[in-house]
Formats: sequence, C-alpha cells, structure tokens
Amino acid sequence: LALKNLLRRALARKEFQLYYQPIINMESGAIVSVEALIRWVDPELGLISPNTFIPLAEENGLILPLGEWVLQTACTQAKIWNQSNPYPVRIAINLSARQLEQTDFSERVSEILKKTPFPTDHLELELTESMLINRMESSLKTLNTLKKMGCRLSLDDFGTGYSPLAYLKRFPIDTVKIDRSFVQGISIDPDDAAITTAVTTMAHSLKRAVIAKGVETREQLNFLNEIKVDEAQGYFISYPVPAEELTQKLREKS
Ligand code: G
Ligand code: G
Ligand code: MN
Ligand code: NA
Repeated sequence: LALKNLLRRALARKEFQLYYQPIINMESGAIVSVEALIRWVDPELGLISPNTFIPLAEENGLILPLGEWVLQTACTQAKIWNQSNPYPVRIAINLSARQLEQTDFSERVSEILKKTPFPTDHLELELTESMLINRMESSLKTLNTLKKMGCRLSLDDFGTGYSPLAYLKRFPIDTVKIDRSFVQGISIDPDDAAITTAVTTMAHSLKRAVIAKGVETREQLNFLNEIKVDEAQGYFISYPVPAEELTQKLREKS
C-alpha cells in the first residue's frame, strides 16, 4: 500500500495519537501551556514522523479530517486537565495551511469549542509564515474572526522566514515562538545569542509574548531567563509525552 492509502486507513482505524509537550512560565517554572504533537504508529512501518505524513495529508486533503481530530482530541484532553488542575493550562495546536484556507475554518473551531466546551482564550493556534504567504486576505479575515472569538494566535518558527516583522504587523499575533535553531546556538554562537535577545526585546516592545523553543540545556534556560523570555519549551524541560504522563507532570509542577 502506498503511504497515502495507509494514511487514509490509519485515520479510519484511529492509529493516530497525540503527544503533549509542556511549556513553562520562566518566572514560576509552572506548566502554563501544552503543545499537542501528532504521532502515527503504523502496525508494520512503526513510527512515522509528522514531517513525512503531514505534507502527504496536505496533498490529498486528509489534513482536514485529521486536523479536526487533533483539535477535538486536544481540547477534550485540555478540558480534563483543567477540571482537576487549579491553574488552567492553554492548549497549543499546530495548524496547516489547508485548514486555514477553509472559508469556514473559524466556524469549525467554534463548533468544536461548543462541543467540548473549552474556554476560547485557552486555545492557542500556531501558525507559520509560510502558511500565510498565499491567500493573505482570506487568512487575515479568518484570523481576525478567531481573534474576536478569543483564540490566541502564535507565530511558530519565528525568525526563519523572510519577513517576520511584516507578518507581526499584518496579522493579529499574540505570541512569537523563537525557532530552536537560534536557541540551540545561544551558548556557542554569539550571533544566536544576539538574535534571540533582539527578537525578545522587539516582540516585547510590540506587546507580544515570547516563547523559546528547543531548550536543551540549563545554560540556555538561564540565558533565556536573563533576557526575560516569557515561556520556554524543550527537551531540557520535557520531551513530548503521552497524555497520562503529562497528567502526572501537571500534578507535580503547577
Ligand atoms: O513533533 P515533531 O517534532 O515530530 O513535529 C514535526 C513537525 O510536525 C513540526 O513542524 C510540527 O509543527 C508538525 N506537527 C506536529 N503535530 C502536528 C499537527 O497536529 N498538525 C500539523 N499541521 N502539524 C503538526
Ligand atoms: O515546528 P514545531 O515547533 O511545531 O515542532 C515541534 C517539534 O520540535 C516537535 O516535533 C518536537 O518533538 C520537537 N522538539 C521539541 N523540543 C525539542 C528540543 O528541545 N530539541 C529538538 N531538537 N526538538 C524538539
Ligand atoms: Mn509548533
Ligand atoms: Na510547526
């Protein structure tokens, strides 16, 4: 079977799973947000990376039902966490261009939130520059609607695109997620340290929050703390883990 057909079958058989990676507040160390990351284990092929199957799912349109499944599953899970957790966490979802291009995407999100029901301001939708390049006008309209509904919007992989400032100016972005390629160079490459500092200062002066991605060492975390990054995510804090493991972490660390 071609991977495409396997993908279709996997959706029907519910072979997808969400892993969750915590994001901590730099001052308190508490988990304040959780990013949902999809995983696919095929019975024969084993673990297949989203880097492989998400582009395929985008090509054949399967990303639409798959994306809805991600949203629904993650919101349901986050609602459960927030019922037992005194400090509610946000849930962050990676969107793909095809999802955002649906003219009724904001209605779909709204439907899911009605079904769940989950506070809109605890849903954070992650976008990338590349998904906003085409159909700017319709994307802007959709994002403005989502923003009015109360969703938070973040710009993922910040600093790796061509015109980050133009996107920040044009779209109603709340948060920038500094790409891990900068964070990982902090202790070895003065340019990366300078870029991370400059991006943080700039985002703050534009009243945007800053999340640093890909934090793998204590040194990186200390540096990010000094330059007043708001939140951090990365293997040093936690790998992405199954829901039950995150439930445990929330008990320990909130
Ligand atoms: O978790 P991991 O490093 O394997 O993710 C690889 C890529 O897949 C990342 O770019 C991530 O944003 C993307 N990704 C993970 N989960 C989802 C998802 O649910 N939807 C979309 N569109 N992309 C995802
Ligand atoms: O593109 P996006 O940021 O949505 O994708 C997140 C991806 O990054 C996930 O696949 C996750 O597994 C991976 N990731 C998360 N933390 C780290 C880290 O500290 N180091 C590296 N190399 N990858 C990470
Ligand atoms: Mn992301
Ligand atoms: Na992404």
